[in-house]
Amino acid sequence: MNTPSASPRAWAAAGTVATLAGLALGHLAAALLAPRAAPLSALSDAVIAVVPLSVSHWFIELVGTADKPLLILGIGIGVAVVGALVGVVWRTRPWPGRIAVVLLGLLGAAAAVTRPGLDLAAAVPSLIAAAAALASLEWWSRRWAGEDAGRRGFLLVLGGVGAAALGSSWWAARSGPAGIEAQRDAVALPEPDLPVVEPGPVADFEVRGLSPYRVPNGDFYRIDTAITVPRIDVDTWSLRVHGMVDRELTFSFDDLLGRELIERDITLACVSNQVGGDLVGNARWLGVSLADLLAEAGPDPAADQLVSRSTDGWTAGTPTELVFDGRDALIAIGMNGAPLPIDHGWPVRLVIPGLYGYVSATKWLTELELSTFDSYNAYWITRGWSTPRPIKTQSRIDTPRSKAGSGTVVVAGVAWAQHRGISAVELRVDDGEWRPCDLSDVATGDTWRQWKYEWDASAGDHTLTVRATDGEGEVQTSEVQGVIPDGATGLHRVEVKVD
Ligand SMILES: Nc1nc2c(c(=O)[nH]1)N[C@H]1C(S)=C(S)[C@@H](COP(=O)(O)O)O[C@H]1N2
Ligand SMILES: [Mo]
Repeated sequence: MNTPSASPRAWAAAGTVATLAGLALGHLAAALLAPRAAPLSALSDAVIAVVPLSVSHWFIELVGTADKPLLILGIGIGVAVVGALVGVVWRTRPWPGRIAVVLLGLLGAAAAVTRPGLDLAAAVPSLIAAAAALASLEWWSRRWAGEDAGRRGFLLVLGGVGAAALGSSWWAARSGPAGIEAQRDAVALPEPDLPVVEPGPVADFEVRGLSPYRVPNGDFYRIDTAITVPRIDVDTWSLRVHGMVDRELTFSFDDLLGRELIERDITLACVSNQVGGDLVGNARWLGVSLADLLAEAGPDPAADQLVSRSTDGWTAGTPTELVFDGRDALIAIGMNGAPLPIDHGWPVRLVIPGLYGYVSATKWLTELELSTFDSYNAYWITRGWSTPRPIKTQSRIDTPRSKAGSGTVVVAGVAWAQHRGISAVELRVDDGEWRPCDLSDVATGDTWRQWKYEWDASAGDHTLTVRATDGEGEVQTSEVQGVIPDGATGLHRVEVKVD
């Protein structure tokens, strides 16, 4: 055993640098091999897969969509702290230190190989990470044997190099196998065979602060469980239809491009959207008919659940009946005139009007399996969310949100009750009467609808409340319910200071 010449603090630093450098190398390896197998990505994915809904929900309430960066950061810090402890232990007793590093590597490897869509090779980045951490600690213990401490400068340089390597490899892992962007850019979407029905002359009031009728791809809300977004090679991608069918079918991307293409405006909404929240958006989707494609496989009438599966193993279960009831359920390849953005499911996703995203809108789609609700629970159902129920009627005040000048103020927002549509929106100022609002033009009940009201605002503090009526004449409930298990209810209210 070496005489411990360097201080525990120097060893702690060496341990931290060794683990971070290991992580950096692991991420570099993953960038070349499989980005989702990067140690931090795989560990974060595994944590997301195992934490109970109550915990993840509490965390998301607390930090919103910063949840994933914070999770990754937290795990990274955790690994660095373990590295520091390993360094301190190693100073006097190398063996427990070595074993701890190996265990850490195995943990990362286990997390990676158990991720759906990854195989045994996914262990490699974590094993490389552990090997690199071991090698650098061995190197330090040799270097420090019998020598004086005080290599702080050297440590700092190495720390810097480690951090830079980690940063760049993380970036590389995110941008993944080269060429995916180029493949996407090279896709020329054909003209639709069944073009969208335009909503009419006033689809968009174009009021400042009001959400546009169609949300641009770059502004569209994004919700998924993917720590590292799947990056799919469209040349090898295929869509498999199987399960309770007469014949299994497989489609390539070109097969889809060659089918009858339908263009539709459809509003997506997330079940975890709070009253007044922004996890909802409307886009123009281009795709093929899900019902027609499934029909070719000859589904068993007893198959009441359509399970759609993403390349990363995420699943949604949709009532088969709704897919075949005549609504515009799409296997989508285009969003607002462009191929699907990578974050929104490139190359192919589902868009089914009238259902929340978690039971219908599978991104990075690779499989459609005819099944039953009795025999299979999809991803979020096993985590406490309800089996499919209709989207709840909701309305939101977009503007004003806090302040206004006295005089005429245009109050405006959006309302949605997909597939049933919106027939009326009313605004209440303070405790006054419900006043009818102007509605924008819509072509179908599958999209949200803008509303506006010209309010003669007097100076002082006011409360604005909005409510909508759906296409079936049902008034939005004022009863307050949280998002779990089937979507929030209650009325959106905004406090406005008028001066
Ligand atoms: N593969 C995959 N698809 C998914 C999800 C996911 O986690 N993984 N999340 C779903 C949820 S909960 C919603 S609300 C929508 C959001 O779609 P968007 O990110 O394009 O807005 O995608 C759905 N499709
Ligand atoms: Mo969602």
